Amino acid sequence: MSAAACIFCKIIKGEIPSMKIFESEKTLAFLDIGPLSKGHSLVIPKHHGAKLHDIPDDQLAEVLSVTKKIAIAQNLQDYNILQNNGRIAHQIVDHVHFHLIPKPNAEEGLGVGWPTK
Ligand code: D5M
Repeated sequence: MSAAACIFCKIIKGEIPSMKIFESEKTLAFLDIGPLSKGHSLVIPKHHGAKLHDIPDDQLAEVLSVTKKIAIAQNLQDYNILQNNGRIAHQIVDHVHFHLIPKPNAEEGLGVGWPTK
């Protein structure tokens, strides 16, 4: 898929609305439209590439660093980082993205267990 047709590139360009959490020259973070738990966000490199191996190291490094900063800012103690590559691995959007999925505590009773999607 070309960058022109990519839904996440459209979000980067502001052509599609999103709930932005963080933005820099290389990285964007926004809330997932179908959250698996409250605060589920996506952190993406602005460089268009479908799979992890398509992304330059400097972009990947910043994405991971931003993901960590968001986890700290949200005061997360339990969370999953998920990054899918390819249809069989459940990738739907062909622009690399890291899911940051907060895991509510047992008292809240939601979102426990490994993401199934
Ligand atoms: O997950 C792709 C994720 O992208 C999925 O959790 C929904 C999310 N998504 C798709 N479109 C949007 C928009 N427009 N805003 C926010 N989030 C979106 P995958 O890892 O490819 O299965």
